[in-house]
Formats: sequence, C-alpha cells, structure tokens
Amino acid sequence: RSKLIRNHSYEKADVNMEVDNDKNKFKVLVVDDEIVNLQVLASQLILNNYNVTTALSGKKALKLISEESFDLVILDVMMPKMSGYEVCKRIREKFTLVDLPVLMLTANSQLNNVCLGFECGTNDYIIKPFEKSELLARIKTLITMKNAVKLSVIDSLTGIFNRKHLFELAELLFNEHRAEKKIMSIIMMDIDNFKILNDKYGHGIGDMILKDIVTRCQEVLRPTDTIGRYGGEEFTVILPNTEIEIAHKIAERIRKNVSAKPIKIGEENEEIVTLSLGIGESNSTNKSVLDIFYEADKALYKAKSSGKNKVTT
Ligand code: GH3
Ligand code: MG
Ligand code: MG
Ligand code: MG
Repeated sequence: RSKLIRNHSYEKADVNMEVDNDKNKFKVLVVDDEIVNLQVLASQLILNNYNVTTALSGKKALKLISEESFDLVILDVMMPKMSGYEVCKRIREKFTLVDLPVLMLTANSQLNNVCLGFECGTNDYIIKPFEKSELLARIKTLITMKNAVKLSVIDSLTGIFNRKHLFELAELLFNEHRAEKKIMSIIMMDIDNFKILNDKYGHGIGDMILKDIVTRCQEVLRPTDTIGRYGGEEFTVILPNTEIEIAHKIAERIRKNVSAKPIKIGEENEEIVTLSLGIGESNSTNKSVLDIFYEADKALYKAKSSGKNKVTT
C-alpha cells in the first residue's frame, strides 16, 4: 500500500507553529484503563505545555478521534474489552503513521509483543514504568516528524496540498483507476483578472483573497475530492471515480459558490471574484496522468478565451 497522504484534513494552525497560544498547543490523547495512570500522564504532559485529552477505554478513544483532531495518541496496551493493539489497528484504518502517530505503553512483561504493536501500526513504544524524560523525548520526536512531513506536502498560504504532492497523488490514483477500469476527472481553475486585484489592493490582500477562494471551493467539494494549489492563483481538484459529466456539475458548483457573493476586503471594500475552469477525464487514450492535466489545461484556456467565469470541457 502506498504511504502517500490522501486526505487533506490539515489545518493551517499546524503549519503556522510560531504562535504560542492555547489553540496552537499540540493535542495529545492519552488512553489508559487506570485512572491513576491517566492522572500521572496527563499532569506531566500539561506541565510540558501539551493540550491533553483522556480516555478510559478504547471505545471512548476511537469516538474522540472521530470527532476531533489530535497530534498524537498515547495508548495503553493492556485494557479490558478492547486492547491497545485492537485500538491501534482501528486507528490505522483511517489515519496513516503521519496523520496520527501512536505511542504504545507496554508493560515489561509484554515486551515480546512489541513486534505485534508495530504490526498493528504503532509508531513507537515505551515500557512501563517509564522514565519521564524518555517519554517526553519520544513524544517530541513523533510530533516533530509528523509536522516535517506535513510541511513537505502542504502549501503554507492556503493549507491545501502543494503542487508536488498534488501530482504524486494524481499519479497514484491514475494507476489505481486504470487497474480497476474506473474513470477519474481533474478540474483546473485560474482566477479571472487576478492581476487587477493585486494591483488595486496589494499582494497581502491578494493572498487573503486566495485563501477565501480556497475555502469557497472546499465548501462545495465532496469528501473524496482533493483540492491542491497548482501554482500562484491556479488550483486543481482531483475527483476520483468521477466521469466528466459529474465533474462538470461540481465545477459549476465551485464557479457559482465563488462568484455568487462578493469577497469582503477590510471594512470598506468588497469584490466579486470569478474563476475559469477546465475539465479533463481519464480515458483509453491517456498515456499518463499528465495527459489529463493537459486536457484540463486546454479546456481552461478555452474558458478564458471565450469570456471567462465559465466551465469548459
Ligand atoms: P486571467 O483572467 O487571464 O487569468 O488574468 P490574470 O490577471 O489572473 O492573469 P494571470 O493568471 O496571468 O496572472 C496571475 C497573477 O496572480 C499574477 C501574479 O502576480 C498573481 N499571483 C500569483 N501568485 C500569487 C500569490 O501567491 N499571491 C498573490 N497575491 N498574487 C499572486
Ligand atoms: Mg491497562
Ligand atoms: Mg494564472
Ligand atoms: Mg488568472
């Protein structure tokens, strides 16, 4: 299985780490069936500036994970009903090692089960009773690694996938679709007359408009669609398992959601911003995923040259 990151649930707060308020503390979920263990772990983590949530069972932990986003899970192995191994396996059905690292707490007597822990998808383990300094060092390394990987795939301005990762993901999906004889589509879009906005309000406001437009696109995308930043003010949406007619409908939804109401610029101003969109679809003549990008790009050019603010195939 590929280790590529497929979802785009990254929050900008994760990328802008320099701000030191409570919202930007790293969130750690501690799971242990013994309340005393939870208290000891939680107090040590809080002292070291982590935002801590606790769960007394695997079931509760999985529920919390499905509702909020965490930077790390510290997971006791020996728990009644659902063991740490089982919890970890369930976590890995939804999150990669990078999306949500897990640190298992193993009792000395279970040391020969350490390999089982890794098979179930833990990133690391620590032996109970643990040294506080070792625990803190391991936590720090796991979170640092997770964020380093994120920074290499995420566009820091908009919080969506960058161009490099967009291509890697598209290529992976292209090969999967071809093997399974399924169809995928790609939407390329470019903001209309963006230079005028930049010249009128400056680059900083231009950046803010870019972020607003990404949000408006995300509002109408399905959970399986992925948006990325192709270049300056050009964006791409990858639509798995989607034929061109449906892709056209989604592109129209994006176009309307962006142009329907003006974007606020400070207290005084607002501007209607529009997009031109082109669509490409995988078919029997595609030699590579680049052919779909090329087709979408050609369609985008048609939209631009026939009046802008439209979707073309
Ligand atoms: P068209 O309708 O033909 O697309 O016209 P346009 O003015 O949008 O032209 P074009 O796409 O060629 O120009 C894009 C402009 O977007 C030029 C560049 O200064 C600006 N731009 C690119 N990246 C960024 C960015 O990250 N921030 C800001 N503020 N502006 C950017
Ligand atoms: Mg236990
Ligand atoms: Mg452009
Ligand atoms: Mg443009």
